[in-house]
Amino acid sequence: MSAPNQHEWTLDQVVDELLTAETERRDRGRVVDQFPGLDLEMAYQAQSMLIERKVAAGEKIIGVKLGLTSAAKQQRMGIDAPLTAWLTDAMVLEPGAPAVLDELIHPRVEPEIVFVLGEELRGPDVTAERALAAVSEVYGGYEVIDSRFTDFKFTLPDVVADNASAARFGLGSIALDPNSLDLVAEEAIVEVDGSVVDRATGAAVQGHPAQALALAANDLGRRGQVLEAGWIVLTGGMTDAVFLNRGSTVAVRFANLGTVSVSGG
Ligand code: OOG
Ligand code: MG
Repeated sequence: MSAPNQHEWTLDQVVDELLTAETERRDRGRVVDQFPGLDLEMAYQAQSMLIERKVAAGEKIIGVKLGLTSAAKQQRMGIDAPLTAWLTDAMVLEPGAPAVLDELIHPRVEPEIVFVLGEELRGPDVTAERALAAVSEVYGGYEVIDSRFTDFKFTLPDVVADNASAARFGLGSIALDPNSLDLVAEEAIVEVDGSVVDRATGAAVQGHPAQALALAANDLGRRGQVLEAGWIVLTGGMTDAVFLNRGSTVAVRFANLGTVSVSGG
C-alpha cells in the first residue's frame, strides 16, 4: 500500500530504490536527499512496506533487531537514538557458512547478545524485568550489517527505511537460560584473523540487553505490533563493527556464550 503524503514522491518509490540497491549490490546516496521531507514516521512505514515486499517474495519474518543501542555504535554512526527493524529467514547464516561477499555491498560484522522469546511481548510499558522473563534462551551472536548507503553515511530516517542495514546474522551453538549468567558482565572479545580488535560487555547495550528488548517491545507496541513467541531478537552491536574482507575471519569470543565466527567468502 502506498501511503499518500504531501510530497511529490511516494513511499513505494523509496522502497523501490532501497530494494534495487540491495538486489544490485550498489551503494547509493541518502534517501532523505532524494525524497525531501522523509521523516522518521514515514521511514518506519517504508521499512514495513520493504519487509512486506520481502515476505511477498517468500521470506519469513523470524524476529527483530535493534540498532544503535550502544555508545560505540551511536558514536560511529553519529546518531544517538536506537531503532528497530526486521529479521527474515533469508538473513540466517548457519554455523560455518561464509558471508558470500558477492551477495553484499560492503559488509561489516558486530558482536550481539541475542535472545529467543519463549512467550510474546506486547508493549508499551514493558520493563526490562518483564522482557527478560519472556526470554527462553540467550545466545552469543554476530550480525553482518550492509548499509545500502555509501560509506554507511545516513540519518535516522535513512537507516530506519533501510531496515537498519540488516543483511545476515548467525548464532553460536550455546543456548543459556537468561537467569544462569550475568548479562551485564558478559564480555565479548572481537578478533579479526586471530588479532583482538575490540571488546565490550553486555552493559554496553543500554546498560543491560534486556533494556534493549523492552525498548523493542515498546517501540513495536506503539506501532500496534507484537514480539512473537519463538522470535529471535538481536539486541544491538556491543562494539563498533569491523569490515569483513574476502578470506578473512571475524570471531567473537564470549565469556560464557561460546565463540561465533564468520568468514568473508
Ligand atoms: C545501522 C545498524 C545498526 C546495531 O547493532 O547497532 C545495528 C548501521 O550501523 O549500519 O545493527
Ligand atoms: Mg546490529
